[in-house]
Amino acid sequence: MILSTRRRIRKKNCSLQVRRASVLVLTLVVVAMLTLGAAAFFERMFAEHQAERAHGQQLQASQLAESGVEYMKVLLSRDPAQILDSGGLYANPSLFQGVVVNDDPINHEFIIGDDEVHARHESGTEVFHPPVPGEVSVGPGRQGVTTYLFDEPGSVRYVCHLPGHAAYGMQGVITVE
Ligand SMILES: [Cu+2]
Repeated sequence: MILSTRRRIRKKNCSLQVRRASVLVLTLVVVAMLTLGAAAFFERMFAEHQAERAHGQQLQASQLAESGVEYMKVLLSRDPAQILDSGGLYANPSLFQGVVVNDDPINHEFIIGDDEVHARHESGTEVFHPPVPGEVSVGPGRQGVTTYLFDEPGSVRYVCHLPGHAAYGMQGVITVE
């Protein structure tokens, strides 16, 4: 009787150990799977981030090229006399080319032009500016280039028309003498 009880206890201990071991193995498998899952997720996020960055750069490059083409269209549509009057096509100091550097973590834009241009943008709903001379959107940590031709002496306003930005002080005046 005593012998059989001992055997039973030994058997019980043995099955408890087996159960503990299988729980441990199961835990290890779950941990390994979670780690692999997390690694795959981060790898995918990283690849997506890089693709997004490359796409942004490509977009910026194509907009820059289109902006240049648009600008030349505007310039070449003028009378030859007007072009000469405004300084000609080569080495023209009255031609303004601005590189807008945005070292802020948010979007900004640089719009230069007359009152009509600013009125249109103040009430406008354009989130992103197409390649138009004098209008450029610049994403966080990015650079944008825009060109503008100063026709005559005077002052020209430049403004960031994103909500609240102008009121915060993102505007100024360029004086051409
Ligand atoms: Cu702004």
